[in-house]
Amino acid sequence: ILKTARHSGWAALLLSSTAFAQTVPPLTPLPASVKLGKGSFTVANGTGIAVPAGDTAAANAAKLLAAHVKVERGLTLGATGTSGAIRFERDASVQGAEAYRMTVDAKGVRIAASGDHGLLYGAMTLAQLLSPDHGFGKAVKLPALNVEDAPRFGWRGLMLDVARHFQPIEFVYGVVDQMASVKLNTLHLHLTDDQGWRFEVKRYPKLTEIGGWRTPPSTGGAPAPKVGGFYTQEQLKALVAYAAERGVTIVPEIDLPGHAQALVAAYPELGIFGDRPEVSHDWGVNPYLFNPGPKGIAFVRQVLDELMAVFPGTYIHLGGDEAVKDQWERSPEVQAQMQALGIKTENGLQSWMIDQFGAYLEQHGRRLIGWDEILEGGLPPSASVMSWRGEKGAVEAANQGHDVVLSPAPTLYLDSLQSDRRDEPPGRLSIQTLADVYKYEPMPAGIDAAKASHVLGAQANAWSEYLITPYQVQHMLFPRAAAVAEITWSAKDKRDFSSFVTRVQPQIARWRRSGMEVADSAFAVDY
Ligand code: TNX
Repeated sequence: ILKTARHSGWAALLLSSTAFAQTVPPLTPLPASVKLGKGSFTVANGTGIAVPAGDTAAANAAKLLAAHVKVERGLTLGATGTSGAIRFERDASVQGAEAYRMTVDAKGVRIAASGDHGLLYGAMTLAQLLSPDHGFGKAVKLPALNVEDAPRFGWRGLMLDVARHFQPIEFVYGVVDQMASVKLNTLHLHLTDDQGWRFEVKRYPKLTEIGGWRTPPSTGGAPAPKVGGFYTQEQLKALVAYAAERGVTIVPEIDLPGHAQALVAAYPELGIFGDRPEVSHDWGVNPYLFNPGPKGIAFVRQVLDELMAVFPGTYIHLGGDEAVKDQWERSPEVQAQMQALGIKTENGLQSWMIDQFGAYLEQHGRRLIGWDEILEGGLPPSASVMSWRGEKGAVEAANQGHDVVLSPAPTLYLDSLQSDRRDEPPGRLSIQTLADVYKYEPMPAGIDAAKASHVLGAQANAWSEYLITPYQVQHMLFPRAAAVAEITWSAKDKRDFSSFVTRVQPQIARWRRSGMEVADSAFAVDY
């Protein structure tokens, strides 16, 4: 059925038919409550926006509304001032930092919130209503309605792996824009891996000079040119500020002690045995580990100092995944360190290391999050857990009183294909359809009711071994990112996949107009 589902002129449908009660406006994520009223209001070129005097967050929400509507609908809204038919208001009775109320009646549109992000999300809801997939450049007749809305979870995320295949910073800006448009608020950047180190560290320039570049296998004749790149701190600070205006917090990841080959290539003295590998040019689990001796601990603290100065968000991700401990087992130096610390297993040493950094981050008012392997040597009190090997790690950690984020493979792994179509761009062979992502429930069974608040939310991860170009990453992200948004924002008992599809399809045109590639193939599956 969904192959043919098409949404044409939802506003006309709402205004003219008797199907009012059944027809939900094409909003995704689905708001907590949408009630239709009587009458309508037409938004046209020149419709003005009013914000409270001196309210910079409201002015920002107004600016973003106008920007989205311009690009995605072709309408130029009027100036922002103290009067206008679209009004942003502060209202303390709308409770919750991200909550908002939007009312459309014959006089205009009112967006009310107590928090800055509530105003922003009201603006994004209105932008979606104003960008149906027909009539570009034309006025939009909005039916009278009342929307009351607030999110279910506080961590609504995507992860971009810019380590395996580096992406230009402009690409990340575009992702932030469209994350905000579906109320996703956390962008996790996987900044380091065996194949590349992407974060400029002023104290350790070789991390990017050497670690930021790799030589692909030669195809014969001359060696292939190096590929890679990195972000300067200045670029990242600008990105962080841009994302903050859009309610998006960036969580940077430095992956340790495994997935550290680019680091060891740049500074062999921070590895084991002084090995000097190349920056890796193939995928999988590599043997080169970071050395957690005193030099290494001091090094990471200095990297964290620079990282914290660029990324002001609470969470810093320190990896911890897939560190096969062979090098630690064979290193007399590491074994001596373990003995001196009274630590019996290599996993125990990893936990000790994580705790060193977790405590350091805590001293600076931050929190450490790591992949679920960090549970294996005993979870340090300072750590939160991102569960990728299913949900087991999340259940265990939450029940121990730690905060957790769900990003289980393969369901929330967006490097998986989304259909079996032959023209699907490359990815991992597993198929995770739009429906698979949508049907994922972020609150795992097995978490004690009293610990449920430790589930911060969920995120989907776009690992990029097979995603080379921005086009390919975007194709994997959209429309599945909208499903991630809905499972983390909307109430569980309101979720309905076929309703979601009718609401998400009208978004495709506006995403495309904003320059975002979207996978049509997501809709070419028989659900
Ligand atoms: C496992 S998920 C990894 C990544 C890979 C991913 C997909 C995780 C924490 N580690 O290094 O990119 O599988 O192949």
